[in-house]
Amino acid sequence: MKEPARHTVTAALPYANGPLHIGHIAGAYLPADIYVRNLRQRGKEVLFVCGSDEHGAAITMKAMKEGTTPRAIVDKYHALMGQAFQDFGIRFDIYHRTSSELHKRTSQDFFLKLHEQGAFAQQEEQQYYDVDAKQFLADRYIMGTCPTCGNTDAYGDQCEKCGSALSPKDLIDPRSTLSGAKPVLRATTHWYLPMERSQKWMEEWINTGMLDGLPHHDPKEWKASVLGQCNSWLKDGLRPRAMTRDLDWGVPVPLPGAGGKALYVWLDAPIGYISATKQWAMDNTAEWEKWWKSDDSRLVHFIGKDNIVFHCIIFPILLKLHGGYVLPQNVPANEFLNLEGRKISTSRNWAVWLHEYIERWPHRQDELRYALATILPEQKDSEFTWKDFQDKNNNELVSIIGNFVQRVMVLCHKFYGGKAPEAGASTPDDLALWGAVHGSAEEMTRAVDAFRFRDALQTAMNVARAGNKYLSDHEPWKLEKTDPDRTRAILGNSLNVAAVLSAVLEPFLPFTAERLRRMLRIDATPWESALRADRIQPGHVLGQAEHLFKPITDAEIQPEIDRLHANAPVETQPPTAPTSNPQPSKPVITFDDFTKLDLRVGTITAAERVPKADKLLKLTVDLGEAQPRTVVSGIAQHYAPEQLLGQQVVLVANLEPRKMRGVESQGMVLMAEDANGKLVFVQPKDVMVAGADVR
Ligand code: B3M
Ligand code: ZN
Repeated sequence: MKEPARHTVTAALPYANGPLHIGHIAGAYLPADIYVRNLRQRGKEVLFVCGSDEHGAAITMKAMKEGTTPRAIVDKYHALMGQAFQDFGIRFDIYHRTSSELHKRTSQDFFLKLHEQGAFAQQEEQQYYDVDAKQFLADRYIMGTCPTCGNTDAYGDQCEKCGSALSPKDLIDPRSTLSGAKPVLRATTHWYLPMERSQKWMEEWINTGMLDGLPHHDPKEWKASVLGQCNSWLKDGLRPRAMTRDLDWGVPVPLPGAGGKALYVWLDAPIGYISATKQWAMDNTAEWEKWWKSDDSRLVHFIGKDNIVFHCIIFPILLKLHGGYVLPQNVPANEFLNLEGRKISTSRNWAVWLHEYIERWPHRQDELRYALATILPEQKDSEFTWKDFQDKNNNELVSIIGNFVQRVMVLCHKFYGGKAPEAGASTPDDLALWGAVHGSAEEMTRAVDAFRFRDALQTAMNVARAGNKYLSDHEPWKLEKTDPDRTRAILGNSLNVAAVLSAVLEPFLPFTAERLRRMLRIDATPWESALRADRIQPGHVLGQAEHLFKPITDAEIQPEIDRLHANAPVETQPPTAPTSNPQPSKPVITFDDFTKLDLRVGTITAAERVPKADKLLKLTVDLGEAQPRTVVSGIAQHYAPEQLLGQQVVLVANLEPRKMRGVESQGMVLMAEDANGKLVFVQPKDVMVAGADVR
């Protein structure tokens, strides 16, 4: 696939029916923002659009609950959400809204064009109707028992328990959400999209990436979970789906005789990306069409997994039928984020709300962005806990980034009066440092391009880790007395590593990156020049040293946990952790089978990366034998080599030796996966003698 000329990046339009919480951010907005920021650093042309989804039952039902109008609801939450995105540094080019006049015209024109082409089938049908409320009941206006899982609170469009897509007639024992009454059937007319007509090209497009006989995208780059959901729809067979509703809130159906009918919210909402682009173009006297209609534009939708079919099947069908539009090149949908062992729930108030966080933790946006970026639910559901937030702050932000920058800045002030020293001639150690720094920066861009943002953040952190190791290895604070020339070189290099750090952190921690640039008195600069080893020249005057991060104490964290429990009604929902993504059990083995394993305690005495293998580390493990073992372990994305020295491990010592990337591995280290998918060591609680048996 050739390099696109520009990137059109969208993030799901959140319903304007409530404030934003950390689940929204981890699902779509933070990954999208990281992606866009890094593309921009690399000089790519990007447009990042989003806006509030202000139509649909989500809005009208909220208005009913609060005893107000839909208009009042969307005005309130559109403002609140826009502010929260702003506060957390999610930098859309435009945050638009679907209740705007421009959006109404854009979606009506879109609908009319399809209508004129005969893309819809107009059909009279019997639908559920609430006699008391005088309203037809579609989507969330009707509830009942899910035919798939038996959940008694399934909605007319979806069962939130098992995720099945439903239509009202699938529900067992349906009831009106408005009155609780048993609905009656009544005739009404709607416009249906006969999706079955698209079955064939859609199957080909999803599974081979071919579109009209030409390569369009590489399906191998799509997440397996996204392909899986699409294929499960395709396997069931695409069916006609109504594109209109009997509602007075929404975009009116622009046809004679369609009074009281509005476009289905999932028809108008994705068109919201297009109307947002038009508005942005008008505001900036720019052109909108190239972002949507030019083959060399790469369209990427960031969404949560509950929006997959709408972005991967329904919207692409609409775009293709309309003609002239590009189709998405990728839809990197995330799974869900849980909170303290439970599903995030707006109605149960089990959430961390962004507008509240910012009040209680002012100027600490990056701390939350960081904690969330390390646990993005990229492959499976993950979990936020306040304890983990505290640990990540204290053990990573303070200890790795803060510590490195602080040491460099303080020493430069102390020894050189705040002026950058001469870097001096390079030694092999210096070259190794820059090799590690540049290797990490390159790996980071590869991970970003592959939508692996957790990995990308780890590689960015490896720049700070390399800097810390370089300082600890050379101890410039001592060396100054005996070798001031070499000390200057070491601190000159370290300052330049700090400058690189400000660049690699920018997509993840934009506020910190900016503070770091201020400290170093440098400007943001394009990627290549930001990575130079001689960006900060001798004599360059530095700003004052300040702490980038503060440790968080238990006394600050506990109130957050208490608040959560105090605000949430008594919980009946079972905890998520033990049941989420259980591994299937393996077959029973005999005791004899078990005793064949030779499990031994050992200590890691050396660790290094395996060249050209992102995941592998080569470990030297001392088992108290004459020769230490060499073990190749797939933990490079979880640990930096220098973190591992002295780590006690349990080793399978009699595993048949196996060559990986040319290195013979003589055993296997036991690891377990924590709630966030990080691999942690299975290790004895106390320090054991080398070679101790594990039984
Ligand atoms: N508002 C659903 C949601 O917030 C919907 C997304 C629209 S994206 C075009 O989950
Ligand atoms: Zn269900």
